[in-house]
Amino acid sequence: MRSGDQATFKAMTMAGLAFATVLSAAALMVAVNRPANAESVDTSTTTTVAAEESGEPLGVIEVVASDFAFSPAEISVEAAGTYEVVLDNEGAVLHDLTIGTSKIVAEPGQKASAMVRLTEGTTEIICSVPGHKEAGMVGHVMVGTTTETTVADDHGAAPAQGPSVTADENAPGYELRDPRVPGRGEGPGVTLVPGGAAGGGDLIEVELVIEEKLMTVAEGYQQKVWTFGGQLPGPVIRTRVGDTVRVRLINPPEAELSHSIDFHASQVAWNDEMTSIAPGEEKIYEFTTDYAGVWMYHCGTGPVLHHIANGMYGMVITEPAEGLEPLANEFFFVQSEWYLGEQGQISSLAKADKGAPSPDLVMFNGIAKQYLDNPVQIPMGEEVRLFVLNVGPSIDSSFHVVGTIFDTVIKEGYALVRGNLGNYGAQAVDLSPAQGAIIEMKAMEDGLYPIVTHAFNFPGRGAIGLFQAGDGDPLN
Ligand SMILES: [Cu+2]
Repeated sequence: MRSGDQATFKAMTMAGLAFATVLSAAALMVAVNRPANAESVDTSTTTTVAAEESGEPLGVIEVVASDFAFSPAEISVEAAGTYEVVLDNEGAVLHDLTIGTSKIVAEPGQKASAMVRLTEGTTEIICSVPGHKEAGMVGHVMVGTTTETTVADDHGAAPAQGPSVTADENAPGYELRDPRVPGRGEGPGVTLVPGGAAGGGDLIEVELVIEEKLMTVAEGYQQKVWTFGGQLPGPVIRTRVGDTVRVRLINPPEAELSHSIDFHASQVAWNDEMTSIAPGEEKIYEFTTDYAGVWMYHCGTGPVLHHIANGMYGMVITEPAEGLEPLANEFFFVQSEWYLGEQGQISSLAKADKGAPSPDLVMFNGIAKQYLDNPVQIPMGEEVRLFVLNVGPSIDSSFHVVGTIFDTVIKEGYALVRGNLGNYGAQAVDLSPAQGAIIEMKAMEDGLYPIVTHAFNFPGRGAIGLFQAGDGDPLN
């Protein structure tokens, strides 16, 4: 396993564990201990936020946070008053417990506590990290009215459904993404410095500003997306084997969240270059391109699932040192899923987090059906090169262009080469999340050639486009 994927793996594992924990939590009694019993609580690593003024606490309430549930989620205490609330974060990502004006924040694997005044009645508890409440981190504290210790109904434990969102006819139109591929060291924020690397090789400088912004991801659906460089997908960065890439990642002060970046084209330590930066911070991520291919980059800040699902991904192309054979027509297609949040809000982590994900949209280059509405022009009878990447976050692609046969496929280092012995070809390229390919093909007559994932429940959700060869009319 690549070290850069460990966080993802851990998060996934923890999500599974959380679910198991949650099932048993339904039968749990709430731990309301006398303070004397709470001395074993390790407060050496705690953070206390907004602790309320208190006398002697009436008791200790301990809540375990996992990814993404509280256990227990339904808490009952007899008397109003001040309690010590301990949040034990067993998740893989940061969580908080927000109750009224108090927020207790705990890093992964740590505990935090605060004195909280509880009043009569029922008060909601949530994790206020964006998306976490919607993913299931919600519960209640009930004070008084009942002498039963707990009424655990696994309210916060059931897998959350996420919103069902209807199209808004007033949503702004989408902005068509140009699928043409930039040259090496070209594109917005990208500069080639020949001989600029420490060892005398070429340097490619990239300035990537993280931008959290509104974007229309399908006709009628506007979402608050998180982007690299204001684009979804982020800019395509084209390199050759032997280049040095120096990325300056900037998280502007107006951002709401910490973010990071993980270049699959690099070989670096996960806990060095890939660490998160808070709003107002920046960092340099430098790597050499040692292997050719079509590589994913993405935000690796937890929950990684959500940062990818909300738009933080892009493509690095690394050509062999001698470069690919020049072709006049080159295009990129990044396949991704979108789990709709409410209009104008971030995507739904609750939907994305399901064991059997069912995305509302599957798109090429960030917008559902954009190349169906705006076919991509190609010449008839001429070799065309496609750089294809599936960024998921969770669903496989079977990339296919109707009416064509791929004569060249270089997928994850495995090559099918045009003119091979036996003249083998390929009809579809299977790409799991974080896999990429270089594909070459040609349209043999004027006409239309649909671009799809051949997992055919998804073209209808947006994973469809068109190549138009010549005038698009085979009979003309
Ligand atoms: Cu991020």
